[in-house]
Amino acid sequence: MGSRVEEFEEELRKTKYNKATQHHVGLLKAKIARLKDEELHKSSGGKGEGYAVRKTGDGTVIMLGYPSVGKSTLLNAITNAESKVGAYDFTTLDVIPGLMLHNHAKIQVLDVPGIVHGAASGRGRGREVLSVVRSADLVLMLLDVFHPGHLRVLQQELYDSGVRANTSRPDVKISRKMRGGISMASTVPQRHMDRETLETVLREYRLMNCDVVLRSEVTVEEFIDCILGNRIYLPAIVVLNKVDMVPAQKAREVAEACKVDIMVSAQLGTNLAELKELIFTRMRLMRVYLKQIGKKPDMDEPVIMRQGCTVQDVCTRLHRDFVAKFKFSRVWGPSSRFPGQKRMLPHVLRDQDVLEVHLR
Ligand SMILES: Nc1nc2c(ncn2[C@@H]2O[C@H](COP(=O)(O)OP(=O)(O)O)[C@@H](O)[C@H]2O)c(=O)[nH]1
Ligand SMILES: [Mg+2]
Repeated sequence: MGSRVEEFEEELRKTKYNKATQHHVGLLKAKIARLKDEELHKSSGGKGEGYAVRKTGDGTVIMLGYPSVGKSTLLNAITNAESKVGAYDFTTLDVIPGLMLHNHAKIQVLDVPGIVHGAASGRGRGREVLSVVRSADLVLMLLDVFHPGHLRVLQQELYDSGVRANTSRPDVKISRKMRGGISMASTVPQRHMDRETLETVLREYRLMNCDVVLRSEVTVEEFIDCILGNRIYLPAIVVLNKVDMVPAQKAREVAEACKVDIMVSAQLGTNLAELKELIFTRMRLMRVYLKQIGKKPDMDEPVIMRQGCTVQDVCTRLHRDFVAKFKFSRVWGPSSRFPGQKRMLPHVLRDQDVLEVHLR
């Protein structure tokens, strides 16, 4: 990457952060982010080297992890894929997709070449890996008990490629206008930035005339993310593998230090059912069982939806005429106050609800 980035980073390291330097620090961060963003786009377009993995099923999980942590083994254990397992590095040379079935959902799991340090800056094959990450619904970071230090690197690579793991998009609206300078309104106190810093950052991005409305408290980095507008906000889970290879106490220590979500042994099959369930819920998937009037519900083939979905969302999925012809629905299960409660299109459903749609 360009030496200008390194220069700015060096300056940033040397600058003590306080009230007086706040906006200068903001400016440096804005310059670094802009150069990195240009760099990322310059080289990801060109040669069409990015993987094109067709999305199938109800969602896509991408596994990230260094070589030999057990990605192929895990993929084989939780999906129908037959990925070559090697006792040495770099055996997985392409994206290997597998289909995982859980709670009747079909979840695509992708194994990609081991991510190596410097991925986002183009070293190794990280950039292609990260282009796949950006199309995923969930990132699974795989560590093994011997290398807890991998986590920090994986997280940094993700971050540098524009993925924001386990955070939601800040509520910031920036609208350009022709003249009038910068106007700003915030509905919450902004403790990380003052107005001058914000304006400095905006000017660095040539936003001389715009209206800014902040509805959440943001850091300079988060504000820059909003200006660039190309960040991806994804849920991520950290999985600790090979726990069978060390004493339980040691595995627990690593798990604690890395704040892992779950410990598994891909080889022995330990905790894999729990892992599948975790993937299902973190992807915010849920089941809706359909029931025809006067019949028993179909418990074998639920419609797989996302948490927060409404009766209308399910109707839209079922048939293009269903919303127009909708009269009312009846709901049994977690979201109904009593069995067979009458509910209309905006009703929010829950996992394992039973739905009966009445049409005109
Ligand atoms: N003991 C043990 N060995 C494992 C486990 N998972 C993977 N391995 C072994 O670790 C080596 C590398 O695994 P592989 O799946 O090829 O790693 P990848 O490079 O991340 O795809 C192979 O020899 C696997 O058999 C595990 O949970 N326990
Ligand atoms: Mg492999």
